Amino acid sequence: MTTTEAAAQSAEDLARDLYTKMTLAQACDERLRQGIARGEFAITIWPSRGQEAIAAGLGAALRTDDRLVTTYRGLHDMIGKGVPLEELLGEVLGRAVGAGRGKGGTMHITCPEVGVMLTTGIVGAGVPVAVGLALAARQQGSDRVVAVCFGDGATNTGSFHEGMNLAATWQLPVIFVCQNNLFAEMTPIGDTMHIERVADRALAHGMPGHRIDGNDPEAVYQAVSEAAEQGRAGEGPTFLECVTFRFKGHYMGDPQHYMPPEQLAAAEAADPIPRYRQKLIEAALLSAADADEIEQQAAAAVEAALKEVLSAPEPDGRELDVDFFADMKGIPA
Ligand SMILES: Cc1ncc(C[n+]2csc(CCOP(=O)(O)OP(=O)(O)O)c2C)c(N)n1
Ligand SMILES: [Mg+2]
Repeated sequence: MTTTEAAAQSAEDLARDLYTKMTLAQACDERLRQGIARGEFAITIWPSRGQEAIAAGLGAALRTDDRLVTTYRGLHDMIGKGVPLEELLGEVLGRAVGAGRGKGGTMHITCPEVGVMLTTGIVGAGVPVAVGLALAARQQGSDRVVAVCFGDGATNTGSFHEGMNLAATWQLPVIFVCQNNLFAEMTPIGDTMHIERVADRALAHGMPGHRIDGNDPEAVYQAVSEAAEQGRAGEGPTFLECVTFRFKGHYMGDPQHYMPPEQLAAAEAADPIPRYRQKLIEAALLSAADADEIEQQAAAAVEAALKEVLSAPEPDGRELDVDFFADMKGIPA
């Protein structure tokens, strides 16, 4: 194989991986919303529809042993990072096959096997935890990096700034991934901060801050790859503002009265998933038939995992007092 052929081959593999992750995240989010609406299961989710390109680019750029910290709106991030569907849906639906044996639910998913260390519902709280995970990586002599996802609203919290400051001061390998969907619950971004670019907040902490198109998975992949390279080389953290949009309201069932209809319509018209599909077909990196097949496989995989999960038991009552304390076996007192 010539060098040019190898590069073309890897561009094709990357395109397929990114598109697969995006369609899987979409299928998962849509199927969960459908099941809730139909009364098939009684849970709540914070939909990630519209933000899939960030999770795909991020997940594709990270190694499996790199760590991820995310939020309640992180189901797409889990898929990008490679959490098995059954463990993901099992946790969301509170079944014993879930990543946390069904005890945590959507807001508390961890899956250390693929590096997902924390999901939190406390806005901004993941940031200092990610900084601690990066300090641990350094102390253990590992070159893994830690990515932390949060929203635009989270950048107004004290814990965000404290974490940014410490990561920059100690030059830790953290990638701060702000998924700027332009709203925090029901409040538009312009009502909560007096700056145009969230990325400028990085300057105050002495770290590089880049504003990128969060609806372009390749742009996210590129930016995260560079940030990871920098982190692994001991050259410190990076802040990425990935500009995107939240299509489905803050929580499942949110009537979105506060959202200007024309703003939502414009965002939906620029949906990152059909946009990327079109781009790949035009670049001959994927045929329309391949793209159709990837979409069908995503829907089928979600359906199959859901079937397994819905027939799995709920957690045993005895699980109530398990997992409170670390297993200290082998760790000297
Ligand atoms: C410390 C804290 N304050 C307030 C809340 C209530 N709350 C839940 S989500 C949210 C908005 C967060 O917006 P953003 O960070 O932009 O994330 P998004 O939901 O848009 O992904 C708020 C204020 C909370 N969960 N935690
Ligand atoms: Mg937001």
